[in-house]
Amino acid sequence: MNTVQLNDLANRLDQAATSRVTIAPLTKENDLTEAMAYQIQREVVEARISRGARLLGGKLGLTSRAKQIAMGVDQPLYGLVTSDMVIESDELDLTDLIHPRIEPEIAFVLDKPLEGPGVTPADVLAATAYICPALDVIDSRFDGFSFTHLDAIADNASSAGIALGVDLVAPATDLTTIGCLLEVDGVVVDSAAGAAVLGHPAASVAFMANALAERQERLEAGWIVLSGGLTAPVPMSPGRTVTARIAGLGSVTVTGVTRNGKSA
Ligand code: 0L1
Ligand code: MG
Repeated sequence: MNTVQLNDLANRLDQAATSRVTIAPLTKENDLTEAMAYQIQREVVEARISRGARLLGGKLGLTSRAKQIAMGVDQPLYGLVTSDMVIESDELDLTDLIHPRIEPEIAFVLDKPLEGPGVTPADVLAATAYICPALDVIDSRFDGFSFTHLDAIADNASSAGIALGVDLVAPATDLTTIGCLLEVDGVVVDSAAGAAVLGHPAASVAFMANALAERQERLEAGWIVLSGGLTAPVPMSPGRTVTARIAGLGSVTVTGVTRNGKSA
């Protein structure tokens, strides 16, 4: 597949996002390799950057065994986070989203670059200034939230929004046993330990650093990296309030609203 064809597929994904009209998975009619899917992802992100967004970091997806088994894969994937995805208040505007879901994660804020190959979880912890609780809003641009691993890579790991907790904590505690509660409207609906993410959330960040090395790229100092869903995502809708509460890290909460400010 040539550059023009990859660009066309990226445009289709970008238009699906901006028009809120889903499309069929790209792999239905196109033979994609992983390298092609990441190239499409890069062009989708470049489209956001051309509209004024800044590249802020990365995120990991398909990090739990349960999600990998459901997708028939044994690898996670990564996406890129841009400034237009950051939810600045405790309100998540759903107006421009299609069928959003939300999941609790641990975010890493790096103060040193991480360049693979060979990056280990210990390297990640040494390069991390802070960790904080995060909510990852995902919104597939594919019909019915249904796709293959390669489609999800091209669709920038279904990225749509991120909310970060305000308490920034040095990564001193054991992140494998750290507990996470997912609350919907004040009720705990799911829970997990940090090990739910590839055995250790820092292993997830290491995966991205090593995968980027295949493109001669790296995680940069100052980047925020969301390490992957600790629990399954829950659907997000107007009026619904979702909180990620992580032991020792505090919490982050968002409530779904529509642009006129009304919650339903
Ligand atoms: O953040 C995520 O885990 C999303 C990964 C991409 C696939 C999906 O939307 O579940
Ligand atoms: Mg996620």
